[in-house]
Amino acid sequence: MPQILAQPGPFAFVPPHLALVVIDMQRDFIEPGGFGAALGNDVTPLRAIVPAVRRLIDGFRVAGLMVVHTRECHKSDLSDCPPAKRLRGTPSLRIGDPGPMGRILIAGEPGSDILPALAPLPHEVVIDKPGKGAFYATPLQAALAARGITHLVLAGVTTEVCVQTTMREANDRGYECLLAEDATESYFPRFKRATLEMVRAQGGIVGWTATVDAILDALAGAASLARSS
Ligand code: C5J
Repeated sequence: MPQILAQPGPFAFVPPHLALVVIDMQRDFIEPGGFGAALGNDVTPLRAIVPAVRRLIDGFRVAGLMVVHTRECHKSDLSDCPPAKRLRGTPSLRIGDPGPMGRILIAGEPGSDILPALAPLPHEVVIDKPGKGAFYATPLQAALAARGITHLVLAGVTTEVCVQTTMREANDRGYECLLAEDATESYFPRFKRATLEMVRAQGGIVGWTATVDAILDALAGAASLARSS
C-alpha cells in the first residue's frame, strides 16, 4: 500500500479512496477588505501558502483523485447565520455587512469567491458551509461516500479554526485524515504550530501531518507502482 512520510508515522492510503479537501481559500480570508481583515487580522501570511496549495491541487488532479473545495459563506437573508456567530467579532463590520468585496461572507458576493489561482474545475465538488466545520449542514459526507472516499488530505485556512474543525469532524466520522503542513496557515503562527502538534500528538489522536513534498512524492510513487503492475 502506498504511504506518505508523515508524523507521527507513515500514512497508508489506497489512491482511489483518497481525496483532497481545500478549506476556504476565499478572498474574504486572504485579501484585504474581507472577513479576516475585518476581524483585525493581517491577511498577508495566508497569501504565502497559495503556491503550495496549488501544487497540492495539481498533484491530486494529475493523479485523477477527488478534489473538494469549501467556502464559508451564508445565505443573503442570513437565515443560516445564528446571531451567536454574527454578533461576535468587530461591531464595525459583521457578516452580511457591505464591505470592499461585497457583503461580508455572503454566498455569491465577490469576497466569498475562491482565489482565481485556486479556482475549482467545473467537475470538482464545491461545498458552501455555514459553520466552521465542512460537515455541519452540508452534503460533504454524501459526496465523499458517493466516491468511496475513506482517506482525506486537508489544506487551506485557517489552520486552527475551519481546517482543524473539519479535520476533527472527519476523524469522528471515521475518515483517516492528514493535514498538509505547508498548505495551511493561520493569522497566528503559534496557533498553527499548536494545531499541528495537537493533531499528531498521542499517536495521531486526530490524524497525521506531512509536507506537500512528501504528499506529492507518495502520489507520484503510487502512480508509478500502478503503471508497473
Ligand atoms: C474563520 C476559517 N477563521 N475559514 N474561518 O473564521 O477558518
